[in-house]
Amino acid sequence: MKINTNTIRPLLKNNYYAFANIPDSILAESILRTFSLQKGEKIIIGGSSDVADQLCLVKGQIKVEDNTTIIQIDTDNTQPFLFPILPETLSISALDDSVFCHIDSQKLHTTNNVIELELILFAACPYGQRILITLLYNNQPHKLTIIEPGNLPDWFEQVSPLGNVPILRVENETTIFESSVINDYLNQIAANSLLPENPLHRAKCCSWIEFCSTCLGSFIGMISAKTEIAFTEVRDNFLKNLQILEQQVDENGPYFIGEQFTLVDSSYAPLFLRMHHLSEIIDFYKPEELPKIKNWSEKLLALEAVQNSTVGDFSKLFRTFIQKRGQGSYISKLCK
Ligand SMILES: N[C@@H](CCC(=O)N[C@@H](CS)C(=O)NCC(=O)O)C(=O)O
Repeated sequence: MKINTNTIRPLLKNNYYAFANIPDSILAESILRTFSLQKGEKIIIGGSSDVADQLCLVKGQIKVEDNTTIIQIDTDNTQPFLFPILPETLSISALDDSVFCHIDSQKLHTTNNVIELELILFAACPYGQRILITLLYNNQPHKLTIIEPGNLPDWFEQVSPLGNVPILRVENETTIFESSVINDYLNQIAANSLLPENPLHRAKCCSWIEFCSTCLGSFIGMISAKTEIAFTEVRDNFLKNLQILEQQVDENGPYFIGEQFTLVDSSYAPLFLRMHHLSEIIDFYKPEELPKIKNWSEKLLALEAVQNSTVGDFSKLFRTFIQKRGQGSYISKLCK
């Protein structure tokens, strides 16, 4: 039997994920071997191997002391756990025995089914960036191909059915487009889910991801507005949308729904980054009037996955984007 996410998932309840899709080449490295626990949930992990003493939790309080130790995790840490070393066999079970999974890494060694992913985007595109953040946050191996608008490579027409970016090429054979659909797909194949398990909570997240595209639309509208009057009109509309969003952000944060980083966060981070850079050109809003968004945005922009999701000097890239996208616009004249 091949062990991969699909075979393991039915064995594991709720948010429990185990080692999935690990090719030999990365078996010794500490990626993808993650799973998450809900706050306060308990599981038992039993490792069995002479390397098990190196099995430890990077984020968490415990480690396997020897090759037979059964350990109990009782954590309020909702972050994924990362296993640097995979023991030969590993059992994971819930305290009430409702979940059990036994993994034999010999089988994993023979499994080489990492899905080959290639993300194709424009460097300045916020929709592409939200996908890259998801990939980086989840440590999903991928190839990144950056192309330039107005200078598209010959092969692009063959792989992008609508001529748009971002697109995701899967196994160099299938193209998926629409950033929210791509993020949803990536989430389904990832070891660690970035959406709540509860269908209603999940749907609510997807609604606010959709709303992000509305906000991005009016943000681009601000950049393209030809006159100051037109700019002010679009800006007011944009700020109305932010007021609506402000009401939805979790009171305590740090993320949109609270402690868990979700696809809502990877979707809004590119917008917040652009708002930050537009503020350097024009004082277009007062962050203190949107305190929850202010804290949320600061948290997101400080994340490694967000900081690593842009290429080169983003401030310069953003200004060049404004010059090209908003040719002759009110903002483009301000940032000359
Ligand atoms: N709804 C799409 C929007 C994608 C989009 O607007 N892409 C822009 C670049 S940021 C694009 O490809 N425009 C065509 C072009 O510039 O040639 C998504 O979420 O992926």
